Amino acid sequence: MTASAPPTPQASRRLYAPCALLPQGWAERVAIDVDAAGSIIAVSTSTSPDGAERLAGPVLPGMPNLHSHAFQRAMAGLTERAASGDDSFWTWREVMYGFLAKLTPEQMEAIAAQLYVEMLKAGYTAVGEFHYVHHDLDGRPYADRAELSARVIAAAKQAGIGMTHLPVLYACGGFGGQAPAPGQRRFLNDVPGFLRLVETLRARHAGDPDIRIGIAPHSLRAVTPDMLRDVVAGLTAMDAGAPIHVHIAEQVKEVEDCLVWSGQRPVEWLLDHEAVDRRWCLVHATHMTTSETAGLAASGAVAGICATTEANLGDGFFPAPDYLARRGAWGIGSDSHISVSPVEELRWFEYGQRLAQRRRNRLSEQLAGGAAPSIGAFLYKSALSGGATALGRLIGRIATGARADLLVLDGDHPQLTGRNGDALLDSLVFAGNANPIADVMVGGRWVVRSGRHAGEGEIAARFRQAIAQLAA
Ligand code: NGQ
Ligand code: ZN
Repeated sequence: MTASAPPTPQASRRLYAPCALLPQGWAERVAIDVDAAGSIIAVSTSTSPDGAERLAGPVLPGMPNLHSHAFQRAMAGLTERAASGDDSFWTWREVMYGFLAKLTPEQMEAIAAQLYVEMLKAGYTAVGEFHYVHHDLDGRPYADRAELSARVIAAAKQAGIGMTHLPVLYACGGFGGQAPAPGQRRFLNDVPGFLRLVETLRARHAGDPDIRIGIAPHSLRAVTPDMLRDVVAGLTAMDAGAPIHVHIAEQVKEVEDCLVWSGQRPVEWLLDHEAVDRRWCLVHATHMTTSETAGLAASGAVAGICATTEANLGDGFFPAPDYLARRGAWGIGSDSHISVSPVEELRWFEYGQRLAQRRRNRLSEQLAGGAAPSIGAFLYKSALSGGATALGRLIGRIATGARADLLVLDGDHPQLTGRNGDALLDSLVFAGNANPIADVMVGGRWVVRSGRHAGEGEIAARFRQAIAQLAA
C-alpha cells in the first residue's frame, strides 16, 4: 500500500519505522506523516527513510487504558494486609473511602501526574479517567465545582497523555435509591448539577484533540433509573457520540442485590432499559449468564476488562471465551493501579483462562472464526480497537486521521531479539518482566525517550511529597 500526503496547510513531518503494526497487519519500511496538530495524515509502506525522522525499532499503536481512578494509585499496595480474616471487595472499599478523608486537590494532581507518567512509560497513551471524587473533605463543593476534574486534566497535560474524562454521577448508596453513606459524601451530585459540570468541562476543552468529555453513571447501585435516563439524554443532547461508562456486575453480592431490587441481573437490566450500543463501556461485566453475554456482545458496547484489579479485589472470571466467540468488543483498564502495565492486563486475561480450563492458548482469533494463531497479537489488537471505541477518540491505529500515538520498541532488547511480526507481540505480552518500550509519542509529541519522561524527576518529587503528607 502506498499513499501520498494530501496537500495540507500545516507543516507536517515524516516518521520512518523499519516495521509497524498497521490496521491490516505488520508492514515494513513504513513512513508516517504527522501534521502540526499531531494527527496522522498519511501512511505509506515499502518506502525509503530519506528525509524522515528514523524510529529505532518496531512501532506499535499506543494502548488505550479505558478505566482509571487516578487517586487509587496512592493506596496501591497498602491494602494487602489480612484484617478481618474475611477481607473482600467491600472491606477494601471501606479502606478506600477512609483514604479519601484527607486527600487534597494538590495531592490529587500530584498522584495523577505520577500515575500518567507511569502509564506512558508502560505503553498506555490514552486514559479513560472515571472521576468520582468531586467535593471537598466535608462533602461541600469547591468554589469551582470542576476543581478536581481540572486537577486530573492538568496532570494529564503535564504528563502528556490523552484523556477521555468521565465525570461520574454518584447519588445513592445502593440499589433502589438508598441514601448514600458518609464515606460517599465527596462523590455526590444531582442530575442538573452534574450536567452543568459536564457542560463546563466540554466548554473548557472544546477543540482539544487530546481531550474528550464523556460521562460515567457510577453503577446501578449509585443512580436511579430516572437519573440514568436523564444524564444519558442530557449528554446525548450535547454530544450524541460521547462515551458512557458504568461499573456493572463486578461482585456476586451486587448481582444478588440487583435481583432483589429489580428481579433482573445488572447486565440484563441495563440491556433491557437503555439503548446500549458502542457508546457504552461496561466495566467489570464479570458476572453474566450466557444470554447476557450474547446480548452484550451483540450490542456493540465495549466490555472493560481490568484483569489485575479484578484479581486483586477477588471479583471472579469474565466469561471471555464465550464473549470473544460472539465477537464482543473489549479493552483493558488499570482501574485501581495495583499494576500499571498493558502487558500484565493482557497476560492475566489469558492466564485466567489457562488456569481455569487447564489448557493453553485460549484467547486466540480462532475463537471468533479467524485463523491467526498468535495470542499476543490477538489480545493486543483487540484491546487497541475496543479501547479506542470506549474512549471515543481517533486513537489505537496507525492510519490516516488517527492521533499520532505511537510506541517504539527496543528491537534489540534481549526479550524481543530475533522476533518479528506477531512473534514480537507474543514475546512482549508473555515473556519476561522488563519493559522494552523505548520511546512513546502522543499526539505527535515525544513524551518518553529511551525509557525516560522529561518531567519524571519533578513529578515524582511532588508525588513523594503527597504520599508523605497522606501518611502523616
Ligand atoms: C470504585 N472500583 O468506584 O473505585 C470501585 C469500587 C464501588 C472498582 N469497582 C467502589 N474496582 O464499586 O462501589
Ligand atoms: Zn472502577
